[in-house]
Amino acid sequence: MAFKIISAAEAASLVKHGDNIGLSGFTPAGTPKAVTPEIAKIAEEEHAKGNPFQIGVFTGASTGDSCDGILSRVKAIRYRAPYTTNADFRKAVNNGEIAYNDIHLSQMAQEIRYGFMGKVNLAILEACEVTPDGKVYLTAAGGIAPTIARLADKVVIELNAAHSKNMMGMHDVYEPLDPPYRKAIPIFKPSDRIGVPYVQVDPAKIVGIVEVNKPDEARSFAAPDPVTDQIGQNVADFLAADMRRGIIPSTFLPLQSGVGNIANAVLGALGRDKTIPPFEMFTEVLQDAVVGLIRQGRVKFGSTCSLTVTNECLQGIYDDMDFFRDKLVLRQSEISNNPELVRRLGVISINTAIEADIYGNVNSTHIGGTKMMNGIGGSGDFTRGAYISIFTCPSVAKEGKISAIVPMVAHVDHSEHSVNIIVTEQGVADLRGKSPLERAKTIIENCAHPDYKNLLWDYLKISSKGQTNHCLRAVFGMHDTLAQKGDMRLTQWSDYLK
Ligand code: 0RQ
Repeated sequence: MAFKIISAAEAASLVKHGDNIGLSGFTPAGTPKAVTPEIAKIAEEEHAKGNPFQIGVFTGASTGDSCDGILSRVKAIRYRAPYTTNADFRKAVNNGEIAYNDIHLSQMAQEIRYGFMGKVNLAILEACEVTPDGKVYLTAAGGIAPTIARLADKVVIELNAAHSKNMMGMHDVYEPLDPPYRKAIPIFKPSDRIGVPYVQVDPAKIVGIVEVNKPDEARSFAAPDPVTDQIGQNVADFLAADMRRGIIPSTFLPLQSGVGNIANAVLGALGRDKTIPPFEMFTEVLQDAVVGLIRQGRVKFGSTCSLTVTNECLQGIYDDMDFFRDKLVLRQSEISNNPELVRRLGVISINTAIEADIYGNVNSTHIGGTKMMNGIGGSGDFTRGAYISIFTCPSVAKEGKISAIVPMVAHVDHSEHSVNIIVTEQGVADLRGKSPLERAKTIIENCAHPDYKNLLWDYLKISSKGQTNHCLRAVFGMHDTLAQKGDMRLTQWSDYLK
């Protein structure tokens, strides 16, 4: 069957108020970019006529501005899941305009299958190739593509010439059965392949192909700064020491790391530390630093959901595919982030905290306990099952007005039961094998900024004794002081408690 070539506007006209659309991609990598701006135009026209027009958006993770940005600015999103990083979307969520369901990324595909979020009316997949019998070859990410394509009433393919056909063969597409029929996922090392290299779509559901030539809306990285570099070095030194002690096997273990500059700095430092042998990644996003390490032979293999790299870096991979072909595999988020696999492979997870408390609970999502930043992403998928779970953050934010180490986090994403290691530029707190009070002492001593250390030590002194010492009247005193005075550095607890 030869598919009809349609315009992005024709594809968008299939979407009606109240529909849910599902998108391929994971981060801006592999996310369709042509049809969603046309949906935004329809929303604007309908709103101008006084008609309602809002849709649900199901994705693998964050998208680019052409989805979350454009659609939220024209108030076209009613519901969205999961992770996103877009500033305009964030504003709308925090104004209460969008219902945002911040779920673990590994659960997105199965929660759509289980029917938790309603039906998928239209799936839009970005592809580098599609065959007449409906084999769709994805681009730079696995995301939730096979699930939305199978469940959707209709499928549109954005055939994007900006992605090389060299990508064909890089994906390993495998969709698990639902309980009670699910089987063990037979991956025993990061490089195992268990599926097929394409998404099989029922050709009768493909309503058209939109021809596109648009690169991914990749973000660039900020220049390295001393704090980020120190955090990266602290993580690398800690892991090297754990290997020397025999806690991490001498062959090393697969690593997961999140997005952003800290993740890049950590990987850079690990790559430079030649006491650590060449290692593998079992991760959700693979950034520029890792691609460099693969070229240097420091990373042997990368299993990932997406190539969240700069466009130059992606082009470099496409141009050098003969080299990368046996060193990378792209999986859907439900496999790349699967807790069964994370636990089995002994993945060492490295994710980012907004704040951590003295007992090891971590907030990765909410500023001041109420305002959404981005979302939990895959951090929970990896943290809970990890061989060693690590969280990193600078010890202070906003020129020192905010301490990242607080008596109690204002929102909990990762509980003290799942968090093993906290790393700031000040040092490393190893929480393994410690009681709550022992954890508090090591976090304050090793991770808190000097401006806040005494305040935190004094907090312990005013706390009621128990398994977990707290003073409930003061527990959010630092957050409260920030809200009142714009700075967490309250003078002393007795003044605060007056
Ligand atoms: O504010 O943007 O105004 O400068 O938060 O912080 O330090 O620039 O770091 O960009 O890596 O973001 C946790 C949000 C960190 C991110 C988080 C302010 C700070 C700054 C951003 P500005 P930085 P990053 C991967 C797996 C989700 C969990 C995860 C994230 C802005 O890494 O979303 O790792 N992680 N998932 O000033 C007030 C505090 C603050 C604070 C920082 N305590 N109070 N503001 N900021 N700490 C994702 C995937 O799964 C795809």
